[in-house]
Amino acid sequence: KSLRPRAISIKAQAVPALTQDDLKKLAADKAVDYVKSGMALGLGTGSTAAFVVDRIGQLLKTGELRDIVGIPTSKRTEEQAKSLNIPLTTLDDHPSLDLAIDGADEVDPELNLVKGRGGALLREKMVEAASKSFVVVADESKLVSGLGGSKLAMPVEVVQFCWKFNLVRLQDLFRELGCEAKLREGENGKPYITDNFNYIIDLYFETPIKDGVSAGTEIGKLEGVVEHGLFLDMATAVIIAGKTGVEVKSK
Ligand code: ABF
Repeated sequence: KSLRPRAISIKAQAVPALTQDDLKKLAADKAVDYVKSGMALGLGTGSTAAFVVDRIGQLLKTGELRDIVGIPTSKRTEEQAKSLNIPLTTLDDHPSLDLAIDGADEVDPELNLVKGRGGALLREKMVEAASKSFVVVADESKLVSGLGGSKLAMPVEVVQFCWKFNLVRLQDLFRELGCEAKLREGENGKPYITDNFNYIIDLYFETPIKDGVSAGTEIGKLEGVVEHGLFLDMATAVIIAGKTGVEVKSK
């Protein structure tokens, strides 16, 4: 009787699908390719930016990067950078930076951004505006057709004094976009306090913002508003990691 080969069934090893964290790390590693020894860097805030800071710390440790100095965009990024022995400075001592790398909450087709859901928008905007280049890292879930389109928070940092007065004025400003304004809560139901001892009013839009520039200008006119989460015409490039790979969008 001829030997009949045993039927061999080889179960195709399914390649595990990339998780959102895998995508964030892919974008972060791509962004750190832009970092050169001797640079002064803006260090972003959020889970994607945390991968960037980790990678920079790793390259400093192996000596592949040298003479780097960083400016953190939040107290939590400052802690992370310190734990990685990344030398730190401030805008007072280093008013111009070579490159800032940070996450974003929304990226529109013109590379305008909504940022600040991590609560760090004021220091992020100061650091990123002081940087010659600003590279954004994000997974594909952040892409929107219009700002506010994710129907998630568009943050505005306000002074604590008469915050409700400003909540109402912000809501009225965007009434026709079906805007709902909410005071951001922190632990045990108390208001969230930013690193700069301010409050955050989160704006939620039914209809996306059409003209970000005029929206930003109108918000900025309100006395007691410290900063808003519209980062317009600031990004030099946006690195988007998606299931099909990493794409670099630049203007
Ligand atoms: C930070 O990155 C914030 O402005 C923004 O909210 C956050 C995005 O966080 P993640 O990368 O965790 O999605 O810059």
